[in-house]
This record gives sequence, C-alpha cells and structure tokens, in this order.
Amino acid sequence: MKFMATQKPPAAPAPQVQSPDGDDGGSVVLERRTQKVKPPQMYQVVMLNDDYTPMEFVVVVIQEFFSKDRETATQIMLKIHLDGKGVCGVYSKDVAATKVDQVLEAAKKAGHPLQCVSEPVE
Ligand code: TYC
Repeated sequence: MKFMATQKPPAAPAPQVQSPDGDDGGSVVLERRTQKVKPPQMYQVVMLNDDYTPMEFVVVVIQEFFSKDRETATQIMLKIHLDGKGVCGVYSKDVAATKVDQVLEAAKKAGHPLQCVSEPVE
C-alpha cells in the first residue's frame, strides 16, 4: 500500500531579528570586534650556495621552478653565490614544500649538490 502526504508540513517559524537590548530595529548597532582571521603564514624558499653546482644550472632551475625571467634568475643566483643563500620566492606552506622537492629532485637527477629549504617568513 502507498501512503501519500495529505497535509503540508508545518511552516517554519518566521525568522525574527531581535537585538539584545530590546531595540525594535529602528536603529543599527555596530559592534567592534577584534579580528579573528589572520592571513596565512607564508614560507620563503631559500636556496643555498655550494662550490660545485654550475651557475647555469642554478639559473635554469630558478627560471623553471620559480617563474623568473633569465635576468632576475641570474641576479638571484649571483646573490646566492656571493652571500651564501638567497630567497627564490614566497609561497603558502604546501607550495613552498613542493618547490623545495622539485629543486632537490632536479639537482639529484643532474648529480649536483644544490640544496634549498623553506622557512616561515618573519
Ligand atoms: N657557487 C657555485 C659556483 O661557483 C654557483 C652556485 C650558485 C651554486 C648558487 C649554488 O645556489 C647556488 N659554481
């Protein structure tokens, strides 16, 4: 046997907007709240200098994985070469970790000791 609904379900009560101070809605109260959402922690991918990885390889890696043009990549590589390390880019945590993996994988495949790490900004 089949059953059919003969009555409509009871209507949901009309939403009531009531302010805590009993205001009848004729005025608008804006409360100042401390901000709850912070921007996500960002991570910089830092490449380290070594004595063996060819400059050209580093430039190509920076171009390829950090989307830099050749001139910018060359400047970053030279900074790393002179200072011992340099920032190649700043990303969310997951993206930064992926960039590190990509660089280490490419370096390993090419037989170079190039190292890079990600670290929280500030
Ligand atoms: N110091 C290396 C050389 O003289 C070049 C180099 C630059 C290596 C940057 C690593 O992250 C690096 N061949």
